[in-house]
Amino acid sequence: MSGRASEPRERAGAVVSELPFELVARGKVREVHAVDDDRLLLIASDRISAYDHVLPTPIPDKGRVLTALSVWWFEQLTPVLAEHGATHHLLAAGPALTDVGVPAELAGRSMLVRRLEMLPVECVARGYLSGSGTSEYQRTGAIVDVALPAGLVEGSQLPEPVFTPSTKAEVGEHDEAIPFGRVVDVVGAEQAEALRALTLALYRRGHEIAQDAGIVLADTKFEFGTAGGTALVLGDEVLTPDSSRFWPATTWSPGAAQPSFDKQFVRDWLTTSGWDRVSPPPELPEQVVAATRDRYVRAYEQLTGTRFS
Ligand code: Q0Z
Repeated sequence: MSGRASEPRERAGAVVSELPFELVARGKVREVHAVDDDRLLLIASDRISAYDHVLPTPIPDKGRVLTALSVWWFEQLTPVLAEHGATHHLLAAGPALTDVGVPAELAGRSMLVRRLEMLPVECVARGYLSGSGTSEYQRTGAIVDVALPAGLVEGSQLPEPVFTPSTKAEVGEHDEAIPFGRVVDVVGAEQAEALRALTLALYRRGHEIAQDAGIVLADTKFEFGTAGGTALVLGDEVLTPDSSRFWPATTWSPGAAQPSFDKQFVRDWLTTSGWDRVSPPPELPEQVVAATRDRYVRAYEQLTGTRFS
């Protein structure tokens, strides 16, 4: 038996209980609903994932913080997008969304966006070696077709940021890094070059802004689409801790796994809890929840220089 007995199947795991819009996609911690033919609503939940599991304990305000951070980044990145003849998909967020029928309690963690034809590639930029990038590098000296110099270790800054695209994996699978040539096959040479140039330009600007705020933006994943024409439109969420690796600049020290800006308390606690990483994960203690909420709020406040409220 899966799902709770009192809960209809379709609602098990739902981000929202009642919304007048059709669900079109559901991720581990977010949902997409269709407002009309041209517009979608992206709703972030307070759920958190760790070690490929969604934890049973929500982090209060996580959805609102990540939504506010994404909205802020879309604004910061608009000049970079314009330099490349591109735009972003954000139409509105926050209290304004009650005008289109979004319940007030959801407005703070929702973005109204232009519905795009999404390109079927994940546009990953890496400025530091980490995670799957490190394993690939140790095996081959490269990340797929991007050669890297000898002597790098987990957490090393790369000589230059690199574009390491990946495919969108099936549910439950990890994204798979692909050579640039596969991007060319899928979207054409011109669009592929544009994706690489724009991804790297956005990463560089994001890294610069984060660095000034004492945060290392190690890597990130962007998703792009088009709407009618050929111009690229930046979609999805941008430069949040769920789509990026954020490390505190104060503790950055290549040679071992870097502590995560947001999830380190959760990972540390799960590691010492006796959980086997296979069974359903345990509830988090309240001090781990509070410390993690604080990290999300600090990331927002440190980056934007404004209070979260
Ligand atoms: C993004 C995703 C999420 C699960 C659809 N502007 C857009 N136009 C068309 N499609 C999308 C967007 Cl953002 C779109 N996703 C990714 C997001 C939950 C999957 F919140 N799916």
